[in-house]
Amino acid sequence: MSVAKTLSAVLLVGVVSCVAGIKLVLNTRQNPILPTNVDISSAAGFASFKGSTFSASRPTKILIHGYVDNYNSVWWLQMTAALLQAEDVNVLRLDWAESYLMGYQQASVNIITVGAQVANSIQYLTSVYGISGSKFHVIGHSLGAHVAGAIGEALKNRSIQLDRITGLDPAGPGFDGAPGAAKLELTDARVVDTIMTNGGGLGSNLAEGHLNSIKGQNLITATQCPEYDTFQQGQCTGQPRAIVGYRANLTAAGSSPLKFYS
Ligand SMILES: [Ca+2]
Repeated sequence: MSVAKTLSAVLLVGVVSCVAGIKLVLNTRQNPILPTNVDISSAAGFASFKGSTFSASRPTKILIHGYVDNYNSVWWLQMTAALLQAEDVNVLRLDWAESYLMGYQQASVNIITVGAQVANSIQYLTSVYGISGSKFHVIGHSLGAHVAGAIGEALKNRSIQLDRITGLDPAGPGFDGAPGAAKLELTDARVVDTIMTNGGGLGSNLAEGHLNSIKGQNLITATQCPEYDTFQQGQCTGQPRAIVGYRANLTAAGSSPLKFYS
């Protein structure tokens, strides 16, 4: 069975299981190097937030690695350091490596359960610390972008809306064609922005966020255009240009996907 069909079947029967051994690791400016581990396999693990440097007064970034990557990869450590330097935030990295040991197809299905477990953690923080969903920005790479979508999906069923999801090359195989509930889409957060540089390869070909920067050579600004061919032919000269990436102009987000090329 294809990944898309398996995902549809999983959505139909519902997800009740739990993926063991997954955790969030917390860094803040008070502990930028050594993280605090929060086991999110069960509700009991959430107690680790108490006594940690987590602060309800700061915005929270949640970083999610992709398939066969891991939360301790150099680039995630660099991103954590860069975020802490730029802003006084709580940075949580998700370690969900346990859930892809069975291969890509199983991992693609597990994202729904993993997303629900992270959603439980966020719901805990909203209820115990009184934090609004608007304080959370989830950044996911590849399969991790769809985990982010699954988090948003689970939360919107509990009337909690994430402020922002950034998808870095959301995974394509198995997801282009899958139902929206099983993948990252623009209803998963107030604003969903994507950076897509590997469409047709391991990345998605479909622009399914509010703001989608596609095939970009320039990671700072890009031009709004309906398709890449049209952009290459110069037919979008004069169209709105937007800052893309971390400092994207989120007010440009509308009710349907916008594509930006550079
Ligand atoms: Ca979704």
